Amino acid sequence: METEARYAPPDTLVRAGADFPVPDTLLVPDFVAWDASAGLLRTALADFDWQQERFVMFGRQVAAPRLSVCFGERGAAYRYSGVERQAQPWPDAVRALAEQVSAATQWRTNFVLVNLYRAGHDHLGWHSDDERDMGPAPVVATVSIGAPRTFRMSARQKGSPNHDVTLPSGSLFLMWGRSQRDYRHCVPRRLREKGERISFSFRNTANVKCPSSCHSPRGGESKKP
Ligand SMILES: O=C(O)CCC(=O)C(=O)O
Repeated sequence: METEARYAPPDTLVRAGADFPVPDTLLVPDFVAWDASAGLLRTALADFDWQQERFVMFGRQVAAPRLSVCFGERGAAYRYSGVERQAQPWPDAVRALAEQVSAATQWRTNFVLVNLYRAGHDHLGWHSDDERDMGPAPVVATVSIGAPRTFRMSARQKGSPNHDVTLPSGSLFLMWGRSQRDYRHCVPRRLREKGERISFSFRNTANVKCPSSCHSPRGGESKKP
């Protein structure tokens, strides 16, 4: 995690990026080729074991307004909103995407939270990815496929303006450094949007309960879920 505190993306990636006014963020529009995105969307919709999480809010159980699934290194887990999510083994297609992200960002990921927004009514509320499992200055690399959706960021100070960016299919949105400590983000409802969007938020969780038998060279398994 110490290395994440000093992380900065390589120049090659910065040169491929588009401007966005939030510090320590980078949008790379054409990170995944069109045909690869289309194939991944088909595989994800058909094969992933999508779950609808339930949270307790103001004493009531509520269903998350989206579906999700987690993959990663064996034993990796991630705790947020009071729920611990265990990684399922990387499916081949997601492992390949994780390797592409790691190579381009020069950063190691061991976990991905995948969100399925079935249409524009599905959304994600304001939050920061600042859980203890992520360390003090986490790197989060999100690959989007399918329908374009707005990603909104705002500084934590009251009254700060919103900064909106559209994440197109095949894009990579990278956050590091102060972007979680100083900003919050969300994916707002877009009721006119009828298409599905899937986001792959790659992370590096320190919460890895790894039995002694589990070490493979890259720390994972090649198996479809
Ligand atoms: O779907 C997205 O682009 C955002 C995902 C996100 O913020 C998260 O998983 O914490």
